[in-house]
Amino acid sequence: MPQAEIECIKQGGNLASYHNGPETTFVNSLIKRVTGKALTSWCGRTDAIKDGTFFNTDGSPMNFKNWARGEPNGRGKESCVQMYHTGHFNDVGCGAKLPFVCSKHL
Ligand SMILES: [Ca+2]
Ligand SMILES: [Ca+2]
Repeated sequence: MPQAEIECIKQGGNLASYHNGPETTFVNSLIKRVTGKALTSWCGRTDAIKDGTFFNTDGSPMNFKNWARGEPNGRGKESCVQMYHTGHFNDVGCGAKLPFVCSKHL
């Protein structure tokens, strides 16, 4: 998992997971408002347990894939997932430094 997931767990949550287009739009707007830029961010999705089988780190159902064209393509080398500012997802290595949003069930 990316370091960002560890930071979220420390705060009692997980990296944000996404279940529909409006959720991606909401978080991407938030990131843009805070940073002033449309940026790629971490998503709480991984296939670290079984390559090719993605799940949400917060345990919620994987019911919204929305992969970018040609993704996921990383096989064993890419087990973390980032969200483009378009709301599409890409599997990627876990070492990048990206903005992130945590979420928590209340
Ligand atoms: Ca993978
Ligand atoms: Ca990829």
